[in-house]
Amino acid sequence: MKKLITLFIVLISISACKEEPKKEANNDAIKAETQAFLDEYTQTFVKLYYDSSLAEWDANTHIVAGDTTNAYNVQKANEAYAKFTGSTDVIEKTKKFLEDKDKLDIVQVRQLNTILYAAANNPETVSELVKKRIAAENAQNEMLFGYDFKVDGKSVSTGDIDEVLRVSDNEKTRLKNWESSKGVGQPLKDGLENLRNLRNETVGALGYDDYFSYQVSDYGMTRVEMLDEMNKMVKEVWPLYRELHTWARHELAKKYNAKEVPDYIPAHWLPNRWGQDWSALVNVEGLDIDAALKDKEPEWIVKEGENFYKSIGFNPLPASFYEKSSMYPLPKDADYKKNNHASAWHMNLENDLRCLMSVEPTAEYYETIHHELGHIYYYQAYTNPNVPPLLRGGANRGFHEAIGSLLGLAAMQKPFLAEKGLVDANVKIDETQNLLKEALNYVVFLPFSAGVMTEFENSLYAENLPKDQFNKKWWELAKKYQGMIPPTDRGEEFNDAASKTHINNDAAQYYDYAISYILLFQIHDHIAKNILKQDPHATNYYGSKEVGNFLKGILQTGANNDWRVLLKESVGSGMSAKPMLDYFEPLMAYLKEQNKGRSYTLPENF
Ligand code: X8Z
Ligand code: ZN
Repeated sequence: MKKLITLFIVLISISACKEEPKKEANNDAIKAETQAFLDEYTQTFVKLYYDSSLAEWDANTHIVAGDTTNAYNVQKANEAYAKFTGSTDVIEKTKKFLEDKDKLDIVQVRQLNTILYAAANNPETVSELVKKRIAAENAQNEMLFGYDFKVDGKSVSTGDIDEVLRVSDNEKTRLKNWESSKGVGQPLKDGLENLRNLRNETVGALGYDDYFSYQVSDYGMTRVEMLDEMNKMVKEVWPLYRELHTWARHELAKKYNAKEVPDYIPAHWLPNRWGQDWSALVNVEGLDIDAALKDKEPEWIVKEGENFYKSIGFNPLPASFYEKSSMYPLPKDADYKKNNHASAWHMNLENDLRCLMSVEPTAEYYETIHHELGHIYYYQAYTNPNVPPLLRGGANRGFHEAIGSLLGLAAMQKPFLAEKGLVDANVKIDETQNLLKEALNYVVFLPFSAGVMTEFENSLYAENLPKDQFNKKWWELAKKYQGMIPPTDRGEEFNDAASKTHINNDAAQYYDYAISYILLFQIHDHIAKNILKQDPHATNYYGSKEVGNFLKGILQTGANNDWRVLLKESVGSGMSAKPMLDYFEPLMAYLKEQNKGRSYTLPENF
């Protein structure tokens, strides 16, 4: 086979010999012309992108009720950005250059495609719609993060609510806090319907069927392909999820002294507002990270995160990162609010890197710090001369989410924690309990992300879910995928889906996280077995430059290449849940034993 191909190439080059110089000169001219266009576009793009980031940053870090300054600035900056990226002139030129795509470098072609992708969100032909969408997005964000959560008439933060759900044994207190956490959905309902329509209509102008299909296309996949992929993931983890669900129903019924074990888990029993992470249900003796962190300053946790990345060979964070980020919860008496969901920002696609968080000394935030710094180090790694600003993104969005979560997982394993002095190296821990705790995080997340969130948004955008069915749909999906039900009646006066940040401001992208969990186990498995030669359940990445170099190899190419090729080259296979399933395989026997004689309420096969 190889020989044949070589011969074929020789034949082609002989027959093409005569015309070669002229053709090459012509190709060079086309490349140069394309490059001139790309350079010019990039220059304006980066400036407008930075203006937009700066306005958005203020609007997310300093929300003052009744003050319209932020809204005005965001509107202005985002309209300018939209006007440029969606201009008909840009679209036509880009399409023209793409007609010669066979003569261009792959990186040029990818930049042109990126331009078209950005244009489709803001077409000039529907500029009035785009302006309305920008205003609606901003208003939704202000409502979401300016919302005053109240319990017993007193203002509380989402951090306070999370703590109650994590630690309280009092069912009444839990219910009050859970209900308060859902309160924010109500005033977001009309806005969500309006945004759905505006998002669908804007991307429709350039031929996308709906906003969900548009977002999925970033992976080079169709909507149906993505739905199939998500369904496959749920199917693969289902046997294990079913055991975890059965175990949790019985454990929780015991904990709350319920007369009967309910068929489905009431949402306020779970230690997370959406039931997406149940890991706080298990405390592994000798490996209690919440206890180890309780008396640490939040600053210390952030520095520990950075130290981990530095130890494997990444650079220290620039001083501006610490100066400009918004890392900690606001003081209780602050007269403004901020976005309470963690995020990482590449403000100018250069070196202005920032995090927006509300770090508290908990295990959850310890993991989140690693997650967000993963984004920051990804930004830093692909900010290099080989990656043009237009391709400064992850290999795909799932890759971007995977890196920090990977280091988060690694930073929770015992050999790592022992080296850091966070746990006693000599204490023997119960490995099964530890694996159970991890499964309650990573496995439990998949029916939520690949199932509930993805199906809800597919229905919202691609199936035009009517507003008077938002809540019905949400809870149908929660029951089907998570085996979770609302504690009390949640009619259409509520809008519980919108209590999840992403439903409002990271629309139609939550499958990114499902993909990221699959990828992270693939990458972790490769690092543990082939680089560190350690058991994937008990690794210590700390200080390994080899691990750092391997990761840099992935990060520093940004979106220059096809993600499928990069994955194959990095871990030796395509996207596969196998490493994740292998990792948790030892848990199955334990759970089956625990669940012996117990009733299962989820179907055997999904
Ligand atoms: O939203 C996030 C990150 C944003 S950068 C903190 N995550 C998902 C969530 O909180 O729902 C991380 C994992 C899942
Ligand atoms: Zn993230």
